Amino acid sequence: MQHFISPVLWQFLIHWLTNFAIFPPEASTIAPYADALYFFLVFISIVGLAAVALLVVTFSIRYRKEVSPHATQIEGSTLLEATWTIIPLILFMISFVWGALLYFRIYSPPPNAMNIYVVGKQWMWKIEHPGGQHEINALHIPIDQPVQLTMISQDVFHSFSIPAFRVKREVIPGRYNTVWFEATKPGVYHLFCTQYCGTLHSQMIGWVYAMTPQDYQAWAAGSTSGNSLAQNGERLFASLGCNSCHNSTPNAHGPNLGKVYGSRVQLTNGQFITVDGAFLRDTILNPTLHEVAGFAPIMPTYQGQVSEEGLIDLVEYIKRLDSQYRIEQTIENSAQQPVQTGTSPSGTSAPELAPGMVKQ
Ligand code: HEC
Ligand SMILES: [Cu+2]
Repeated sequence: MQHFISPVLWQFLIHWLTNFAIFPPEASTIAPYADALYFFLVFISIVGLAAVALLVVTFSIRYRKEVSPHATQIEGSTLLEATWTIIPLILFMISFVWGALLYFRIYSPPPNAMNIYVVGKQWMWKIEHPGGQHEINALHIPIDQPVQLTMISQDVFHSFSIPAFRVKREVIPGRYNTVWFEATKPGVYHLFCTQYCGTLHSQMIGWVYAMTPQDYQAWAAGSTSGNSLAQNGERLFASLGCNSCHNSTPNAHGPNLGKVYGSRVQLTNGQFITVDGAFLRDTILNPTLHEVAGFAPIMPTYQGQVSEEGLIDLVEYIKRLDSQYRIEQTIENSAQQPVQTGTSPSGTSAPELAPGMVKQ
């Protein structure tokens, strides 16, 4: 066979087949469910294809001109019409209900999912772990632990895909999108951009390292940049002057941000909205988008002043503000020493706020 086709093509085919490019391993909790539905659809399609092909062949032999030169006109058959309506209806309803159940499974992240941030840009994936580990075109995750990715693009549309986990989600500029999965097998898996995003789109690829929880802990401890995202956010909060309005003083111009994450706030139009990462990001860039009731709309926009990574830092910081404790500390820190951006002044990084810690 290799004599008839080009050696390069031959190598390519062999490589492709041996690496299961068509069918990646099932390495997440979702994968077997997604594959079951997929195989069901393939099976139904094959049965349908076989039935049609069989009938075409049988009828063309059985009713060929020599055997039946004159056509018989059938004016309608309720039984036949009912059969070809009801059987497909049942099949489509099964696919619909099955698909809907799978959809809910895929789109509802477990509440204990750990959150990792992904920033897509031409042409790389930047990964940020809350502990301050930064990676490019690589994603380290523990197995047997739900992981949620909060993703955003810095430029054009991208799409984040890990075939072995059967996950794929659009990564869009200006909006957080999330996807979750739980890896089941340690291993190294492909990571792709599956949205044509420019000339070097094909290089926007990387590897997912699924590790045992112990290995992951060891990796995380050894790869941190020293500051958690929240600590970076704390410094940004001070250097951008957020704390001039958002502080605990009685006549503060801005609302109290302690415990704001996950709470329901009322807007000036009477609507209630639950504060999530997307809300925080929108508010910083576009404060008039949802104005919080009871405050004058004086917050300036920070459009163009903070990078996507900076916004992630701020979001992580505000997310962890269980009380006013951290905000006051920021104020004290910024009063004591000028904030040096880019460097990590040791001593300004307060210890992680324990849950329930209150100001005193
Ligand atoms: C000049 C004062 C001022 C500054 C500076 C300011 N804000 Fe605000 N902020 C406000 C006011 C007033 C509101 C409420 C009205 C509104 O939503 O526009 C608000 C609302 C918010 C909210 C929504 C609060 C809620 O209760 O849901 C967040 C989050 C926020 N600001 C974050 C920030 C961050 C982060 C910065 C710095 C990058 C910042 N603000 C800088 C005045 C300010
Ligand atoms: Cu891309």
